[in-house]
Parts: sequence; C-alpha cells; structure tokens
Amino acid sequence: MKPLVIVKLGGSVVTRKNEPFTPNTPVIEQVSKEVSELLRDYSLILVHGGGSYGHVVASEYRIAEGYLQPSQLIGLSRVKLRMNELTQLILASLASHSVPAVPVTPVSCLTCSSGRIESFFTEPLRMMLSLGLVPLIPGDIAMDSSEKRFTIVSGDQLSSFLAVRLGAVKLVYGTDVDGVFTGDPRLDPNASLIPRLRRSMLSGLTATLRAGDVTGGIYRKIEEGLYAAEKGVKVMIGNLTRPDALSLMITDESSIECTILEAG
Ligand code: ATP
Ligand code: IP8
Repeated sequence: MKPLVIVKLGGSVVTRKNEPFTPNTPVIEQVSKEVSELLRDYSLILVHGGGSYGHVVASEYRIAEGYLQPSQLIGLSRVKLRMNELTQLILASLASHSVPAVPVTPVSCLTCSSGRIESFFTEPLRMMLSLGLVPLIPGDIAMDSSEKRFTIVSGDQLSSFLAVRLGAVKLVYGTDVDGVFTGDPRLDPNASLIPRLRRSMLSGLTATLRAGDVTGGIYRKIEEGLYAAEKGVKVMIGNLTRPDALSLMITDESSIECTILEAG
C-alpha cells in the first residue's frame, strides 16, 4: 500500500472563521485539486474541523461540557446538521476533482471517556484505504462513557489518534497561519515562527483562543500533535490556505515555512 498521510483541514482553512456558516470555497477547491494529484503516490485520510460551522452551535449548547440539561439534546442534532453541511461541501468539491472520498461519521464508530477517545472501530477505514478510497472525517459529537455522557471530539484528536493507530508516515495540521509562532501572529506583529517545537518549549509560548472555540485552539492542537510525534509520526503544522502548501508539506517539506513537532 502507498504511504499513509493524514491531513487535518482546520476550520480556519475550510471556513471563514469570522463569518458564521460560511465556507472558504476557493481554498476547498484548491485543496481538492492538490489531493487529487497527491493520490498518485499517497494514501490519504482527510479530517476536517468545525470552523464557523460546528463551534458556533456546540458553544451555544455547551456540548463540550457534557450533559447538563435536556435542552442540550437538540443541540447535538444541530451540531450534526451544520457539520454535515460542511462535510457535504468538501465532499462535493473532492468529487468534482475525481477524488473518491467517503464520509465517515465518528459518532457512529467511536466512544470517548472524559473527552478522550477510548474505543474506535477502525476496520472500515483500513478497508477503504486498501481500496484507494479517501475517508473524510469531521470533528464530531461523541458519546462519552464518563458522567459527561457526550462530548465533542476534535478533528485534531481524531487525526493524531488515527495517525498512530493506522501507522501514518506523516500528519499535517493545516491552519490559516504558517505554523506555531511565539505569539498569535494575528495580534502580535513581532511574533516569530517556531520551525521546530518540542514539549519542553511549550511554556515559552503565548497563544490566544478564539471566542467560541470549544476544543482548545492551537495549544490543544500542539498537545494532540506531540502525542503522535512522540510515537514516531512526522507531524507538521502549516498554512493550507496558500496554494500548493499541502503538496509541498507532503512531498518537499524543506521548501516551505511551517512548524515541525518533535519528540523529546
Ligand atoms: P478548527 O478548530 O475550527 O478546526 P483550526 O484547526 O483551523 O480550527 P485553530 O484552532 O483556530 O485552527 O488554530 C489556528 C489559529 O490559532 C490561527 O488562526 C491563529 O490566529 C491562532 N493562534 C493563536 N496563538 C497562536 C500561536 N502562538 N501560533 C500560531 N497560531 C496561533
Ligand atoms: O474544529 C470540532 O473539531 P475541531 C468539531 O477540529 C465541532 O476542533 C463539532 C465543533
């Protein structure tokens, strides 16, 4: 089988994060085109985040906090409605570029405990990959065996879990900035890119969390990524809103600015 690469298309890539329920269509199209070319040499799993679709509704109903009151149940349904819309848009774009993607809905094949994946039936994913299909997996609601009873499982957690479980050679986290900076590059013009980031460097980092982000933003992404890096997966965080960035991060990483997460 071709080497497996997992790509997390961040919500900041596939949506316009400051405009509720708005896709970033040109970027989705560009990524779909690059994916169709990458499939000649790689097996791919695409995971996508919530951006201005999932986080808005999950935050309104406090889904990530777990079960608090019955009125949240319709919120679970509404998060799914919005995330399905976004998945559908990405799926349609991929299909228009002849990418044989198949949506896989995490709430139906995994459970969490206190917000962390505890069991995941990954056999369908293995079978899809061996056929040359491209699983397309959203961050999702999930059932939780702790007293929370339900939670949100982020695309970041799904990506690192699957990278380790399925033996990916590389995990690419795509956002709308060039990698991890010393501070939020949107707010701090003096923030500089960190080309290689280890766990021991985390205390020197300043990061901001967008209002309404229910899954922990860039800090949590780094934590999830380090888990996979420490298990031997090459993990990179970079800007997938730039044309050709996805192709370069996968085929020629030294030619593009990004952050590589390192074990140790
Ligand atoms: P989603 O959770 O919707 O999938 P995402 O995975 O695309 O979103 P975010 O969690 O929003 O990404 O993280 C990327 C954002 O983090 C950037 O838009 C950036 O403004 C912000 N950020 C805050 N602090 C930093 C930092 N120190 N380095 C890099 N980005 C940072
Ligand atoms: O955007 C969260 O996934 P993420 C998905 O990868 C939902 O953190 C449903 C909010």
